[in-house]
Amino acid sequence: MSTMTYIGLGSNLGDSQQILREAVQKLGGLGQVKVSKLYQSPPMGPQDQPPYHNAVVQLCTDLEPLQLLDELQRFEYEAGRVRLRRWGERTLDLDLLLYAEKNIINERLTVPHVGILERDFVVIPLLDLDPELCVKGQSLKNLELQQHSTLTVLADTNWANI
Ligand code: A4P
Ligand code: MG
Repeated sequence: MSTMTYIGLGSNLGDSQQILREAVQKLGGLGQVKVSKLYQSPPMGPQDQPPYHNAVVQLCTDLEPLQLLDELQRFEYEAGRVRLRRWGERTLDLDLLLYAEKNIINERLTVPHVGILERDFVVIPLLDLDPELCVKGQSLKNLELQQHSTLTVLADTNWANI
């Protein structure tokens, strides 16, 4: 039985659009995927880093949460990710945002992902994929941050050519 999951994608080093496109292709190897629009977003955290490319992928997969995290971390590693500083620049960041309606807390994984409701670069692409989505009992479309979003649309949902 496959599970509906959502993965947050971010990149602000290298050829970000190409890196995210390759990430979507790899995610497609784990199950059926659908992509949000592609956005540019000013950096959250240290301000002396480039803006981010952000998107969200909806993935239906048979993998268990920790197996999925292993795959996401492998894809980050393959994209040449080095961990420099917290909230700092990276070639590829893949966050497991939601795993069906499950709540998971262990030393490797917190789901729903922390800060999910406060980050416009997560909420707005999630709404592209499901305008009715609820997280922690909260309907995303009613969140205030939508009204003062800092995102720019870089491409419609065809950017990943899947
Ligand atoms: N981990 C726990 N839960 C999860 C989860 N749900 N998904 C653990 C993925 N990983 C999860 O992650 C550190 C550890 O979190 C992992 O080993 C995993 O076991 P990391 O990606 O190495 O650390 P990090 O990214 O430096 O820290 P953190 O707190 O995860 O940062 P975020 O939240 O990923 O933020 N600005 C814009 N505009 N757009 C962005 O995408 N991203 C970040 C990173 C900063 N600023 C940004 C953006
Ligand atoms: Mg992360």
